[in-house]
Amino acid sequence: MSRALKIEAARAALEWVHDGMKLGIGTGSTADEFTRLLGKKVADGFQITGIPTSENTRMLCEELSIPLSTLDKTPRLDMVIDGADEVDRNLQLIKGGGGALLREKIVAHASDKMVVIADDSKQVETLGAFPLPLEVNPFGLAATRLAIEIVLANLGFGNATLELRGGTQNPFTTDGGHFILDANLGAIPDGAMLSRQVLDIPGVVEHGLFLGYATHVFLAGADGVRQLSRDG
Ligand code: A5P
Repeated sequence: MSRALKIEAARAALEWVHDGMKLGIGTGSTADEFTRLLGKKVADGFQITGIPTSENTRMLCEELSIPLSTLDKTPRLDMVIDGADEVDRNLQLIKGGGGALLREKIVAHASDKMVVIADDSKQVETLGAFPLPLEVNPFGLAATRLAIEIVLANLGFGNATLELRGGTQNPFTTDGGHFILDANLGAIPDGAMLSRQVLDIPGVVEHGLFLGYATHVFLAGADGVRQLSRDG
């Protein structure tokens, strides 16, 4: 995805941000473009309260002097703007390529609207070509991994493979101190069923399927920015 397209999608979303909003601020390279544009507006006197979805985003916001709060002080937000790894026609998403899925989902759940910004290469017919991130507690990793493999096999993902992000020597650690198993599934025909079954495993903290969260999507492509909305 070219940087120019990320900026176009970010610019479209910025138009939806109003003075005084309590705003969730996403994670990833597209969300970073949004944050930089927001930083310029704030420098010009625009007032928002930002709730970052990761430590990386928090640091970028601080560099840009964007006023921040936390969900503890500000538990209900007007909107969150965030990127995605895949988007389908029903505005279901895979997120977590950057590893921030847990905080991203907590912030999205606390927001009245979730606006996704992406280039149109992220739009897919069926979710699942992008490896699904599964955030897991490091305790009992092998047992959790085995339980996930059994669930996946029972759901018909016979060829699925799980990869510990970062590798066993130096696993990637999330802001919450967890590991990520990336599940190569190929296609996910029933995300709701998969969601229920993996979340039933005690060691699974969260997964990167965002079902029923996104209310609007801005997709930037060669012909401009297209808007998709859940209400049509
Ligand atoms: C971060 O954990 C992710 O959910 C990102 O929002 C997602 O990976 C999109 O990132 P890019 O905008 O860098 O493609």
